[in-house]
Amino acid sequence: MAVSGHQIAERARQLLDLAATRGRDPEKLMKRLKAFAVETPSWGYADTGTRFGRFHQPAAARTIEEKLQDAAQVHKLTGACPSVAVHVLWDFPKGFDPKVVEYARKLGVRIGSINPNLFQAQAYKFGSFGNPDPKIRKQAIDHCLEAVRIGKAVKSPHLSLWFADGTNYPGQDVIRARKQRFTEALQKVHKALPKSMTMLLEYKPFEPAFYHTDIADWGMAFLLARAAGPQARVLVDIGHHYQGQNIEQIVAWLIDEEMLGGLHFNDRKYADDDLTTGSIDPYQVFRIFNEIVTAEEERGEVLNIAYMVDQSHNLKPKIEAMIQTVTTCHEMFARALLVDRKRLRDAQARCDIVTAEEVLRTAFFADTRPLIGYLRQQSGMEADALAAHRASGYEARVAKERAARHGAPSDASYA
Ligand SMILES: [Mn+2]
Repeated sequence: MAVSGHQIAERARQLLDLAATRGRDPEKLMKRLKAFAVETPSWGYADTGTRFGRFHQPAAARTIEEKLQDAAQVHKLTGACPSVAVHVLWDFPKGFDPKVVEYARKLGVRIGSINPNLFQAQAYKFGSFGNPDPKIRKQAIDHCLEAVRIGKAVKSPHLSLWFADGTNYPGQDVIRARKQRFTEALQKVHKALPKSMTMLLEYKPFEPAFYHTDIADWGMAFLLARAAGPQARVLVDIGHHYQGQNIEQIVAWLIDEEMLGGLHFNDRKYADDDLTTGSIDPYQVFRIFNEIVTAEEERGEVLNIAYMVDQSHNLKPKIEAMIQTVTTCHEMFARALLVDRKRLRDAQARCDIVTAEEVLRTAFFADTRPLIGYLRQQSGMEADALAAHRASGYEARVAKERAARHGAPSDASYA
C-alpha cells in the first residue's frame, strides 16, 4: 500500500463517517476492532508438506521457542494475535517444559489452546477413542489427561480435540460401537477439565479415513459435545466441509444452540487444503462474520468464540502467510461491522431480497484496509504489517540463526 499515514487516517475517517450514517458509533466500532483477536498455531510456523513431500524453508521454526518467536513477530506487527495454539507432541516432544510460559510472556504472547495428538503414534493405526482395543483407548485418554494438565499449568482456556479416527472399508468396524466408545472417552476427559477450560470438538468429513470418519460433521460433533459434558463445544474448521456446504448456516445454528466454541480459519479450493484465509473465497469469511455480528447485535454482547488460525501451507513463507490470514480475518470482521443493520432488517421484513442482498454486498465490497491500518497506527504499529515485516529483515536474520543452530534441514521423507 503506497499511501502515507495521513492518507490512511483520512480514508479510515471516511469509513467511520459512513459507519455513523449506518447507525454505528465510530468509537465503539474501533474499540470492537481493537479487541479482535485470533490465535495462531505453533505448527503454522514449522515446515510441513503434503503426503507427497516436504519442502524446506530456511527460516521455518523447528523448536517451540522458535515458533513462539515467529508468533510474537506476527502479534507485534498485527496487534491481533496475543495467543499461540500448541501441539502437545510436536511442541513438547520431551515432555512439557513450564519454562515456555515465561518465555512466551517475555516475547509478548501467551500459550493458547492445547492440542493433543491422537493420530501419529503407531498405536492409533485403527483409531484412538474409537479403537476396538481398550488399551489403546486408555492410551489416548491418558494423553488427553496429560494435555489437560498442561492446560492447567499454562492457564489455557481450551482443550482442542481433532480425531483422525474412522474406517477405510465397509465392515471394518461397528459404527455405533465406535460412537459409544467416543462418548465414554470424551466424558472421562471432560471430568478432568478445570472450570476455566472448554473442550472444543472438531469435525471433518474425510481424510485420513476414506470410508467413514467417526466425527464427520457438525451434527455428530454437537451430539458428542453435548454427551461429553457442559464445558464441551463444537469447533468449526472452514476447510472441513463438503463442497458447497453452507458454513455460515452451521455457525448460525451452533450460536443459536449455545454450542459454537470456536473457528479454525483457513481456505480451500478442493478439500482440506490449508490455504491462507480468504485466498479463494473471502465472501464466505465475510458471511460467517456477518452471522456472528448479527447474533452479537441482537443479544447486545460479544460472543465467547475462539478465533483461531489452522493453516500450515507449505510454499508461502510462513510468517507472511500468517500475516495475510490474520489481516484478512480482521478486514472481513470490519466489513461485517459495516453492514447497515437497520436497512437490512427493514428489507428482510418486506421480503425485499434484492435490497437485503445489496446491503450485504455494499458492506462486503467496502475496502476496510485503511480502517485496520489506522487501528494499527493508533497502537504505534505500521499500517501495512506485511510491508513492515519485509522491511524488518526478520526472516533473513532467523534463517541464518536457525541454520547455525540446527544445520541444514534433513531431507528425510515426510512422515
Ligand atoms: Mn482445524
